[in-house]
Amino acid sequence: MSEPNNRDGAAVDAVVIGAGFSGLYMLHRLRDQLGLGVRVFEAAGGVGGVWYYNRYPGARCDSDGFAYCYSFDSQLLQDWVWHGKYPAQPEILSYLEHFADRYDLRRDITLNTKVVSAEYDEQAARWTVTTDTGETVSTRFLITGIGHLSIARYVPEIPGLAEFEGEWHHTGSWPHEPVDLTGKRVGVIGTGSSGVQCIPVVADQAEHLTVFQRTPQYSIPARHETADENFWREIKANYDDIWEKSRVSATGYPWQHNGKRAMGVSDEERQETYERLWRQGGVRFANGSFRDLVTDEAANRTVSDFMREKIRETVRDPETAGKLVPRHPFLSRRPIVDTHYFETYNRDDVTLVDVKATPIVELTRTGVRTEDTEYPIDVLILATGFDAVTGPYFGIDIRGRDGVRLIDAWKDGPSAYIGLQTANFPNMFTITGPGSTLGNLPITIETHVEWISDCIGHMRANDIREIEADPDAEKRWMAQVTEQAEQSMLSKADSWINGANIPGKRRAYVFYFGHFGHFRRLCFDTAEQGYEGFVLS
Ligand code: N01
Repeated sequence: MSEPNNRDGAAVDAVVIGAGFSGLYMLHRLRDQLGLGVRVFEAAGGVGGVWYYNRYPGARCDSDGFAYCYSFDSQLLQDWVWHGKYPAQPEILSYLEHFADRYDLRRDITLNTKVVSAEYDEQAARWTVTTDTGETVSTRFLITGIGHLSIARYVPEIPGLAEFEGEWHHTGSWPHEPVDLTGKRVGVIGTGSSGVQCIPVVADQAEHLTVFQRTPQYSIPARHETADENFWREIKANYDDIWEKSRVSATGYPWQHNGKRAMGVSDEERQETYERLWRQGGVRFANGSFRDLVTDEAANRTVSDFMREKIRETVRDPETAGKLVPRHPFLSRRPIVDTHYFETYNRDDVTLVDVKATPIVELTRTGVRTEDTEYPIDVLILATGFDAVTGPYFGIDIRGRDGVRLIDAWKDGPSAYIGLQTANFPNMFTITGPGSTLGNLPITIETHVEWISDCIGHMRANDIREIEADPDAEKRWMAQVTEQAEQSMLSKADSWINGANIPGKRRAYVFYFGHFGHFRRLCFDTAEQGYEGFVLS
């Protein structure tokens, strides 16, 4: 028997936190396929998750749009028309809004409501969920669809920020009203994916743009022009094949590396391979060439050098180009895809400041002061990233068996068995939680959502009261996650992926950087083998 969908704060079968890609599909599966009573709580004023908040100028997807979507609804794949290779934020948001309407999801989503705590009652085998609007809901299953970044924006402690008299905005919580940058002196701090996306667009609008860069980045040109009418016809005609390939691929996209080692081919073949993929543009450059770029230092050096040379070729002023050339290996941070990023530094109205050489000292009332110069700024954009993974989770007071707090259970680093469950938190599922893959996210989300709804269906059919991760399986899995990352380029740079972007945060690897197809198979194999790695009671 399922609980009715009760609006008076009584009992439901499942509470889902978040109404982004994860929460929307989770609601559809649990309510429309299993017939459960479900409540979704969303802190934002609309559905869309990360695509609701990240509306800074230039925000767009940097996975290929045709594969950055749900795969399960073949009619939706035919109906929906993407306008471009890497859709802009408003288009992805309207896709998710359309999805919510298509499946009539909104009636079970409570917006503008943040879950503040969730506590497990062992006697009753139920969670009590409390929101910031004072509502209390009892639920059997607690499912987090809060993503890795969501609302945990990171604002560095720069002296003087409170006294700064200009406007300032973080890219991750950009205002809904247009921010007029015309005729303004704008500063951008940060050159990760968000900074690299917004810098060219801001440069077009501002009177003058000053970019404060701490670490230079590699970036791959998007080449939007390569997605023409023929391209889209082919995509629509071949979607079955696209998903079949994506589900067994290394990173969740419908292509593979070429099976060769970079040092196993001639210099000419290697160069030709990089040039060809560079002309096609996009993330395929990173994961569609040689198989060992992320694991072998010599192989990686060839691609890193290729990209460094591209920066020097693009940026006309050699001194500026020198500041923009990264020293860390390509793929030791999440790859970035851009639209005319490096070309922007050829403009006379754009200044690049290397804040490693001359650190920011403070914000004055009217600008940014580094160790040697004060830059007058009217609008400051903080593209400074997120307190990833733990930020969204620790923003909720989650208490499992014996009142153990998630914040304590994860004190040595966040952990979950195959990204799905943590020991001592029974009947709590974490969609793309720690230990999950970080390739093409919608397909990883689908894998987890389908696993969770199958699991809940199995529990109902077999009268199983509780499920949680086996602590040994969880420990072994996170050790494998760490080992995999340590043997790869990912150990060679600091970033949000290993927690090193937040001062004082414990460094930990929280994503599985093995093969996506193997990970997906493992998830479904554990289920087929009676939920091996989980404890059922
Ligand atoms: O954040 P980041 P992001 N002084 O952490 C700098 C996803 N995403 O928002 O490199 C000066 O990557 C920091 O410098 P450094 C995607 O997964 C997806 O850009 O640490 N600078 C860095 O340059 C991405 O990886 C899309 O030395 C400071 C920047 O701020 C993730 O979000 C689009 C500083 C932060 O870069 C995060 O990207 C956009 C300080 N005190 C984002 N503190 C898609 O298209 C920080 N920095 C899907």
